[in-house]
Amino acid sequence: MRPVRALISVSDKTGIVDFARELSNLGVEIISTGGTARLLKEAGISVREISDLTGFPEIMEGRVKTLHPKVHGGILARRDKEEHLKAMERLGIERIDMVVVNLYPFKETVKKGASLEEIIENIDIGGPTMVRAAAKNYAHVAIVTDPSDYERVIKELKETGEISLKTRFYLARKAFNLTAHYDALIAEFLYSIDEEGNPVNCREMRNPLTITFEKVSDLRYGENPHQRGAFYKEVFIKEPCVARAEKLHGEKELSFNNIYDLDASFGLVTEFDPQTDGIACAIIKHANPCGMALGKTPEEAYEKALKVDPVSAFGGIIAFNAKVTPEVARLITERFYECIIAPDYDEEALEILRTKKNLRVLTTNGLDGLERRGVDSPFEYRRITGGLLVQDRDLITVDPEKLKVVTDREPTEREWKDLLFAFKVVKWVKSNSVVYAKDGVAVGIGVGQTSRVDSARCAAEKAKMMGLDLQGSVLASEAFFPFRDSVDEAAKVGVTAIIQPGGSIRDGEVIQAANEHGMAMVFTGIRHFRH
Ligand code: 93A
Repeated sequence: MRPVRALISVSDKTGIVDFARELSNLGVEIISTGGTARLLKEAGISVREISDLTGFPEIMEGRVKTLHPKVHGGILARRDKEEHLKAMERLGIERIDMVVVNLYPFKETVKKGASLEEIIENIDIGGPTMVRAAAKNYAHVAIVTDPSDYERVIKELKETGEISLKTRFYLARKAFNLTAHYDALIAEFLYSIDEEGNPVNCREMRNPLTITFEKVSDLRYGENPHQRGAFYKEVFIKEPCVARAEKLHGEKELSFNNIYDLDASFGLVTEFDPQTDGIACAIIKHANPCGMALGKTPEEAYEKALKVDPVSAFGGIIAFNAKVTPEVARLITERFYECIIAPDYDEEALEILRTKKNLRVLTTNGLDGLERRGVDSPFEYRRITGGLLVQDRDLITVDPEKLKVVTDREPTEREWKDLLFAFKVVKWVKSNSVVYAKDGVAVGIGVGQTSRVDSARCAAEKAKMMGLDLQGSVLASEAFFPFRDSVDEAAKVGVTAIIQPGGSIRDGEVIQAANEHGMAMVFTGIRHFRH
């Protein structure tokens, strides 16, 4: 196809002047809309106004400028159909062989926090209509939507005088991809607000038909070197999280596994409010905590977390729910870690961390907005072969009023504190999971065993190996105990109180075991499976 006439209408005007000039020099007539026409004329390019082609003015502040049969007839006409060609001739429709369009910046307008009115105004109607028409008729028309394709098109035109079918198909596919993404974003945004433009809570949000992500980057590889990997993020997410975090230091790119582990680590520490619960430090390996503690300072929390399992901590990921101090930064540089993530860093702490070339330092720029969790990002996705599982994120927290003490003995004040701490931690450990806790430290973390009692045993074994004393500790289990065996195991190592969801048919037996051992046991009614 050798283009005679091109219609150019772009919001993103990157590279458009040079592209139009080249087209014009190759003898292609340029038709253009308001702002685009003005820019091209100023650059000395010969341009015909759209109103000249349609014989109709641009009206309603540009809302209707290209929505006209002379435009759409010129784009959609089949050049191989007698009837189509006759209609063009009869009605004075001129052929349009190339459409160069990119759309009103809807996403950017939402992101800059514009008013609902301005956002609605930035829903492009005429643009996508032309894009879809030209893409449908790719057999005869070229649709250019991406400035990065200008060079390719000009090169081909110069070399062959034509735009090949292969290129037109490539462009058409891209064009439909663009309009699909564009409309999905509009729908998703409208699902996130009410009729007055106020954000809706995820609990009231009805599932939109499509969910959109945008690519952040390709990754070196996926979970393993033979798998490809890429990082996509939710478009309208606002909460502090890994997808929005900023890298302050570290030359090496973040890997697929780094990003996954960073997410698990930051999720865990933000279970704790630094003001009321204390400063939390988590050390993560393969998405599971191998160290987790609360402290009055980051250094206290870090040192306690490290003691849980200094062997596993090697090459791990560290997260804090508070500003990183020079003191803790110094301790961290004594060992090898892959990444650190926190809401903020002291300047001097950053200087210290920067001495470690390969340590990636990330900031989420605050914890503000965590109360909006679930409003901005209601879903969690799990890929399965051939499909996707979608669920609400596990954001539920224990309501202290609803906790039920089921044993003869009530937990002491100290036990209560550790029980609630442990139940928050166990939520972030892969099932079957148990966590032993003592004085705000997860002294034993039982990870991902296929039976609960194995988790209880493994964690106790490991604590012993690390020289930690479980005497007087508490135990949390992310799901109910099917048998009394785990309770008996816990008693052996000196556990005095247990927290768990309850709900097993053998609850009676389990409670009896706790009573026999003089333990206190609390039911939460909430299960936290994590696969
Ligand atoms: O307001 S619209 O939905 N109505 C139209 O008829 C129309 N035609 C082109 N938006 C329309 N456009 C869009 O205008 C294009 O998609 C492009 O993004 C923008 C270019 O406007 P200007 O040339 O005035 O800068």
